[in-house]
Amino acid sequence: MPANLPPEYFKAEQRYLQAKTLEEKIRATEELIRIAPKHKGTEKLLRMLKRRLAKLRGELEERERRRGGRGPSFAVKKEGCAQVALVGLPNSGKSTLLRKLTAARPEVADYPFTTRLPVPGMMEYEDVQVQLVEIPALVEGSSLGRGLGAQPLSAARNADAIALVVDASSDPQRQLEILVRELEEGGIRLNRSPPRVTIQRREEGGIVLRGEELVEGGREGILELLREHRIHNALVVVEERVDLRTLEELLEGSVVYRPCFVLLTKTDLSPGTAGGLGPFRVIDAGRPPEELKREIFRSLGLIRVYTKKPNEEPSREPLVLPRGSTPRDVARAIHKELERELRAVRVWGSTRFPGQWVPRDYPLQDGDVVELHT
Ligand SMILES: Nc1nc2c(ncn2[C@@H]2O[C@H](COP(=O)(O)OP(=O)(O)OP(=O)(O)O)[C@@H](O)[C@H]2O)c(=O)[nH]1
Ligand SMILES: [Mg+2]
Repeated sequence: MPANLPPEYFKAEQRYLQAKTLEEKIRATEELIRIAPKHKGTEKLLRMLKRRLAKLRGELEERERRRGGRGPSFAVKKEGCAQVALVGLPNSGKSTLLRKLTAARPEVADYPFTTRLPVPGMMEYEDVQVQLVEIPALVEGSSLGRGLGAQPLSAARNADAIALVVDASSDPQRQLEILVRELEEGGIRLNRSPPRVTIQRREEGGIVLRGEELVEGGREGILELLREHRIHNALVVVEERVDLRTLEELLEGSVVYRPCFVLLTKTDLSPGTAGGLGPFRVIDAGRPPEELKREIFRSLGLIRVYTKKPNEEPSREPLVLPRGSTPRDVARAIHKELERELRAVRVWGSTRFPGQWVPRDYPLQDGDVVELHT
């Protein structure tokens, strides 16, 4: 099928060819992707462009890592049960929040880019510890290396969850849009589950496909994509509708999927703003610290589970597991063998009766006490 490219496309291509800097090349490639019509005849072209874009962005990130020579300080070692990135525009109140919720003492000032390196702090909430990390401010174009460069985005990618810090007093919806766009461009997908596709590379046996009819581009498209990535032996199982671009992201590991919520700051200056903000869960950051901590913990999609042995007290330290976890998951978290040996389970907390016997796939709730019998 012919591509039928419009004249603007060729003009933009000219700009790409004449681009001298990485940033210019990235901008021109983005433009090409935007201009190119989206249909069967341009599928290959679009994929080539997107691959080029990913490569250019990678180069930009790499260059900044080297140029700054401060690579290590941008990486924050994970501690506690989860790492949450505080991500926001300059001056949105990230440092103020970190000071409110942790013992960290980053500088607070009313000029932009006060915080230039990620600052970690430990948020103690009841009996769990959640690590908050202030990420140096994002701006429109961070994914292109503007502002403080692409490093803040890489630091955010590393976290287990994203808290969007939004200043209620200055067009919060617009801030939210910028943040979401930059994170998406930086390969961070917010509040979406990863596509149900597994690609298992193998030593031999050629390419085996299951569910290929769900892939836009079909069998041929998948085979070509695998060939381009020099994958000759693999089992590919597709369980939901996806396009080739998504498959490619999966192959390259270029995107991550993270839970996300909004912390709305400066609501004292602009009360009543929270209502209209979408599409994420919004928490008023002006609430008292203990309430705020509880809301943050709830937004992480985690539950605390206490284990006990028969006739003994429950453990003091909870296991922190994803919401929806079952006694089976608890057993596995303790020991692989234990899951196999698990015969019966009693639960205190979310059950109708204390110490009720439940199935091994019973959905546990935050705060449940679990007694495992083998
Ligand atoms: N009225 C009001 N002012 C706030 C609030 N939170 C932060 N500020 C002010 O906003 C300014 C910026 O706060 P910071 O916490 O330094 O903001 P930041 O997001 O860390 O800024 P950068 O590190 O520069 O990106 C400071 O003058 C704060 O005092 C708030 O809830 N209410
Ligand atoms: Mg700051």
